[in-house]
Amino acid sequence: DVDAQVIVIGLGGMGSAAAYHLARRGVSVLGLEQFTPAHDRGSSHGGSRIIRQSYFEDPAYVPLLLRAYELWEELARVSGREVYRITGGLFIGPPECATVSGSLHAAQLWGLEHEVLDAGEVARRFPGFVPEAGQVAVYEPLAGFARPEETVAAHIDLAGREGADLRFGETVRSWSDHGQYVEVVTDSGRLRARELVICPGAWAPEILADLGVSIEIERQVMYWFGLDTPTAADDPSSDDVPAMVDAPIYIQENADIEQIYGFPAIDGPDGGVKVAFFRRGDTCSPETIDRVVHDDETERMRTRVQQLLPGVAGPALDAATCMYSTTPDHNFVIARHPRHDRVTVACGFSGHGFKFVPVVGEILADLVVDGHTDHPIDIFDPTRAALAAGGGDRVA
Ligand code: PYC
Repeated sequence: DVDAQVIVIGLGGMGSAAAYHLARRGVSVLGLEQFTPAHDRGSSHGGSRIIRQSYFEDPAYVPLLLRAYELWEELARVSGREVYRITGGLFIGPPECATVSGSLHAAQLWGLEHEVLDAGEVARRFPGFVPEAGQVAVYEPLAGFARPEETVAAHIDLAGREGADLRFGETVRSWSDHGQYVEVVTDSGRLRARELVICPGAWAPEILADLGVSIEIERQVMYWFGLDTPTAADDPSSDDVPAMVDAPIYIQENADIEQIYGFPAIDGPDGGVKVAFFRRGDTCSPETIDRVVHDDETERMRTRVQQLLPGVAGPALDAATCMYSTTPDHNFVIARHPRHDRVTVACGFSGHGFKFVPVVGEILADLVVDGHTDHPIDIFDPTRAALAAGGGDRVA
């Protein structure tokens, strides 16, 4: 006898989407999450994540992004929540850098709407942005951002409405494959199901130790800075909207191949703007991560962002840490578990996964219900050579 057809371990971005996509197909789902709904202990918090289609990492991701965009629209409509917003996006740097040349390549290959702008045109069209002379930008009008907490909450609500039993504050201690069923031991007891979906985020090295993929957990910091721009509160007679309120998202690479990324003031001028480094975080684990953000880190970020956005000169408003789960080639892992027929895994999102959340939910439901998916997921195979060799070419 089983407790549900499918147990989903982890109800962060990917697991909550899987629970919803399974439940809407009529599958009985039991979801387990060690923290609260839409918590801030893992990798799906911080108010915003970039969405974009001209994918510099690898154009092989574009068909998944096209489907993800359809599902973002559907999720917003069905949930009634602002789970994403289109703002346009600038991918800025020296013309030959991966951020620029890779975005242009993907946009051209897939016929995605885009423009190439020089530094002067960027500054003219997007007040606040002052790229170095010689830098260029690919502008993608359909880029924007997703709201991670709203997204997780939307999938949790909708999965519940479809009959999923989602349990919070229940920690998984172990799971095992018994041939005809799987068993999960939690701090509250033993549960059985026909199938298991594991979406462990930064807990992958512990819970998926026998997957044979080396996943490094990285500490990342998100920073919020105030705008050095008069607001309506400073001058009630002014109708001016500060530049960074109606601005695009951006990723900017410098000559040292260091990427930063950021967002407009998505909650109005008083909320400031969020910026962060992309990758290069310290290795950690969920137990050892330093969740304190130190003043020298904040000042380094401020100096770096002001090279592009000199107006981001207000006070440091907030900062928070989160974790990347990084594979050796920076491609995800999404597959039926190579050693356990009844287990499906999604992990190793390497800091660029959130924009795929709805389509990953759909893929996981395909793999569980149909045993395969029509989505192109060969690059996410956990037995791929790049992972077995413990290295391989990184996507970016
Ligand atoms: O996923 O687009 C992304 C991204 C850019 C920088 C960090 N994540």
